[in-house]
Amino acid sequence: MARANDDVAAVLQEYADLVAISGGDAFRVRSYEKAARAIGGYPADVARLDAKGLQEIPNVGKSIAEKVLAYLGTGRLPALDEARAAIPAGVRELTRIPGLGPRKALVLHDELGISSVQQLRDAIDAEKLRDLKGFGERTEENILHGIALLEQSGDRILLSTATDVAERILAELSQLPGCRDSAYAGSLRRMRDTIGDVDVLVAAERPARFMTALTRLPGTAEVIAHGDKKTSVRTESGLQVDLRVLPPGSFGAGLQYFTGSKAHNIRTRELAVRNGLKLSEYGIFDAESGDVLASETEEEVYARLGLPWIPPTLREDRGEVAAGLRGELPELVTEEDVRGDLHTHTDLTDGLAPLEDMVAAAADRGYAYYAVTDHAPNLAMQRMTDEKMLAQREQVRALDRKHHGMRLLHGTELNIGPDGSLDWPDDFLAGFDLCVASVHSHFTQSRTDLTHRLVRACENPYVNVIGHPTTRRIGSRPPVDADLDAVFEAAARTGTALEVNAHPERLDLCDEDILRAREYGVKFAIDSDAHATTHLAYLRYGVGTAQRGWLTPDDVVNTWPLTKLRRFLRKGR
Ligand code: DGT
Ligand code: CA
Ligand code: CA
Ligand code: ZN
Repeated sequence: MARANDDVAAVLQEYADLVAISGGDAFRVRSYEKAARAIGGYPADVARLDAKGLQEIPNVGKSIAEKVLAYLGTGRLPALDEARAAIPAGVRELTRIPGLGPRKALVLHDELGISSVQQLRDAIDAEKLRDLKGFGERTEENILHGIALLEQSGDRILLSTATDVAERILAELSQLPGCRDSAYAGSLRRMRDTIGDVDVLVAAERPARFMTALTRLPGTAEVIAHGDKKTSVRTESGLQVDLRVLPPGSFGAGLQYFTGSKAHNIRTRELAVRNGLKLSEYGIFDAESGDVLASETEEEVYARLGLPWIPPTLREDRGEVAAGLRGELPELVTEEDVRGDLHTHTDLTDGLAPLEDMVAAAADRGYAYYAVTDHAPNLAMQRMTDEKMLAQREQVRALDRKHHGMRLLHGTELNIGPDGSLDWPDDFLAGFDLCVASVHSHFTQSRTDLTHRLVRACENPYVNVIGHPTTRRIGSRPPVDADLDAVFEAAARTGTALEVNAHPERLDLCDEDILRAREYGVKFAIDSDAHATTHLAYLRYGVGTAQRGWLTPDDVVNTWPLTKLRRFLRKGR
């Protein structure tokens, strides 16, 4: 279903995890992790490469290339099967808990015989963990937090994964004869950060052909239900897809209904009832006569309710119906509004592509400006130095305006230290066109310390953007515990933008945080945080998240013309 690159990357990453769990060679673990990331971000399809082509991918040597080739040919990686068999399933289950690494999971298994999340919870309740070496009350707290997060996310999958699946299915179904219209609905159309199942709609007179086609698509692993109104399948990746075929005359009403959210639908139905109408998935009707008043397009359905068309990203019952009635819906920021990306990496640090390639890919997206922001020295494994940074600046200056006149900004992604200090002194920071600053370590500090840290970073006159402000990783790392209201206040006061990081595992700030930050007058930067040319396109997920936070172009500094952006970056210094 997914790109072969993602599939191979996942297999190599799992292998690396299993080697790590079993206490294997750290060098081996790192080399498989690096290869997994490189393949995941490689622009060419690995399924089409031979051994030589594979070895041209950074961090892929002869031995890994051979394993990848064998895997692509047979669908099996024997080393992975062996590793899976050698590690108790319970230990693997424990490592799914965000924040619980393989090393600790193995200690829990060996010392206390714990091999399930439930047993772990019981052991914590009985205060058994705190006596283990390397554990303490704070660890117990963090693990409980991780378990809660795991249960919350349940079987939901990332927005990006679901989008890929849905777009592929729509491409197939929309080609079939008799397809008058097609779309995806549900949480995917609303661009929630995680997706429970994918809802696909087709407008056609005769459903059978579409239902059968879905059950026979290459990525379909299991047919859950095969009917005339609805067919549900499970894909190889475990994702459920519901297909509904609607009569073309009621496609708009169906799309409105199945887009949801449920809470939004309840609100619109109430409004219908108050106006002597009845709203269903088939249309909007006169309650008394039963005559259908509108059903073909969403616009017509909303218009009958006295509403403008409401963008799907707003349909969460967060005041959008009332705002629509008042004629005060926001003019949401769109991907076309974004003039440049302000947080990106190259292979000078942990990016995969050289500067030239990243810049060319950015220019292909039609950007007016683009910032290169590689990691700063305190992220020690990136081995950054003053000399390397200054040499990169020369290269950036030389490439400026070389692609369709696109302007390049030379920046960096600083590390906000445990006390809020940064990697370089002010006089060195002054040489950058902009600085992003992010938390990359000490995630479990106290609330007071974390708040102080983020506020202090905002107060630094050279920090323009706080990168991925809560550091969450969806399904694997909880957001840091900080007083976000204090951070929002500081960001607004100091003219520091907060990032809407568009990486699909981050989407940080999230929609609800954005809504709150907006109340303080905070400005935002929607950034890809790209580590490969293919990642620049993640921006769409950041834009969706920003829309869910009701942001307009005025709120988002990288929709502004460069002169206005530069004024903002000066931060009054
Ligand atoms: P998900 O799949 O958990 O990420 O979230 P959704 O919003 O896609 O939910 P899903 O797939 O259960 O249903 C798709 C849409 O269909 C939902 O957003 C609204 C509509 N819908 C489903 N069940 C109901 C219901 O019982 N009442 C109303 N008013 N709408 C419903
Ligand atoms: Ca759904
Ligand atoms: Ca569904
Ligand atoms: Zn970054």
